[in-house]
Amino acid sequence: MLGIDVVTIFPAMVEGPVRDGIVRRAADAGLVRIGVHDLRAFTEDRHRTVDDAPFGGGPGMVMKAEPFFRAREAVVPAGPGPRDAIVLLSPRGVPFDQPTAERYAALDRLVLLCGRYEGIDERVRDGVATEEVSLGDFVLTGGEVAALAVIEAAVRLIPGALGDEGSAGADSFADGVLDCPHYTRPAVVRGRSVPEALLSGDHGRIRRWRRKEALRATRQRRPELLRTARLSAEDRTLLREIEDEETNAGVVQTAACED
Ligand code: J9Q
Repeated sequence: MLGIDVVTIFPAMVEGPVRDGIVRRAADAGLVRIGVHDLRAFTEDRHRTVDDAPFGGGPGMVMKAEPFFRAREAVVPAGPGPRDAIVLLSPRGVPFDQPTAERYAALDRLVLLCGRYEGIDERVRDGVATEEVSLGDFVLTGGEVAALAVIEAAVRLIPGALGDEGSAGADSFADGVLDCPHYTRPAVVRGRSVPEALLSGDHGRIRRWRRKEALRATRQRRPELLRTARLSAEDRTLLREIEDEETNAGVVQTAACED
């Protein structure tokens, strides 16, 4: 069973969200265990100090190393084995992605260390963390919200965690491209109609339309994903059609447009 331990100066920020939704369901079902640890419990001074001024001077405070070392010793006394990861959430990390979530979901132990934006003593990176990940190029005040995202991404991949809601294999990103557009009733909303292909009842045509629109969205918004996506021969045909449509865009069309 995967055990997740979060080390944070704001335990309440993490405890609320993990006591709800899919993460709680997975924990109740015995598929995962989640522990939240207050970094201040691992300080030794009377004031439970977790930060200090930076060596070399300058503004802001730096999170002290020693409480993180002591937290690691409490949570993983023998040190991390090959099926464990001690992850520092930080904007300096490597990008977190779906393959990383899949790797975490298969671990024995995932320890998430929440730093704060101003900085963390480098010796936590060198001596405690086994890896450092970032959710993306934006600024958070601390790693807590990032840790919650990592927890949700990993837990939902544990077999059985999604229950009746379906399998994770059908998700956007499972094959490395964005999801297709979705529609539900009514067929017209404020003058906006559902694409005709989806109303055709022709399952082959619907499947092809969905795949094409998934590829179109990926090409428009995240073209770099198409370099690593698992693309079939049909996918390449659909992408050529999309490129042809773009070439012809702006040209006056007299023929009817096909799916
Ligand atoms: C800890 N900005 O930002 C994006 N992914 C992680 C982060 C982050 C941050 C500040 C502190 C993590």
